[in-house]
Amino acid sequence: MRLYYSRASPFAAKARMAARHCDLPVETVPADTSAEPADLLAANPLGKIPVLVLDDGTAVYDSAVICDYFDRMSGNQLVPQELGAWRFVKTFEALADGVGDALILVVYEARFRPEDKRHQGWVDKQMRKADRGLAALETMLDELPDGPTTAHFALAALLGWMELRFAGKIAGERPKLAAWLADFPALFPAFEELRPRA
Ligand SMILES: N[C@@H](CCC(=O)N[C@@H](CS)C(=O)NCC(=O)O)C(=O)O
Repeated sequence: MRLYYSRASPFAAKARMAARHCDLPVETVPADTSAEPADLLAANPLGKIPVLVLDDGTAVYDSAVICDYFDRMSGNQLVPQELGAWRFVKTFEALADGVGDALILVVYEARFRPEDKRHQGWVDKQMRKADRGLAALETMLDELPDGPTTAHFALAALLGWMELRFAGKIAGERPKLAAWLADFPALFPAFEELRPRA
């Protein structure tokens, strides 16, 4: 299996951590989404990473589906199967991913739009989504099951990426999330290797 990724991508980091946890053989292929390379577009028409390409050439995306695929391949090593625990973990993962989606739009607004075309009201709306999401994730922390689950990997990937792109925000505003991230390598030592990097 091949996984298209970039070093900085939080969603790719989540998928890579999940593969490592399940001990699945995944070859990583760097992809520059800005260049819209033909092999990436052939695998995912959306041109986004991560994309998993199976040995028979079929593609799996997005990161939540890739993690679910790994979960099924590994005999459910990533998501608890009891209904209530499954709901919690998958919803937690969706919330962490959703915060990442909102913040990536904020980053892209500054990266890809000329200054005179930026819309501060729209950026502020994305930041409000992110802030509400982070507040909710903080209140949900105590309910996380023993892990790591996809919820753990989604949160660790998000917070690790925020340390790159929104430096100081978590440490300054969300002390429980900051403490959780500081403890995460003790639960999953490969985080230091796989965390999002500039
Ligand atoms: N919901 C998707 C989000 C993926 C995503 O936004 N990836 C970013 C990189 S972190 C990307 O590929 N951006 C390029 C683009 O949007 O064209 C997932 O969970 O995989």
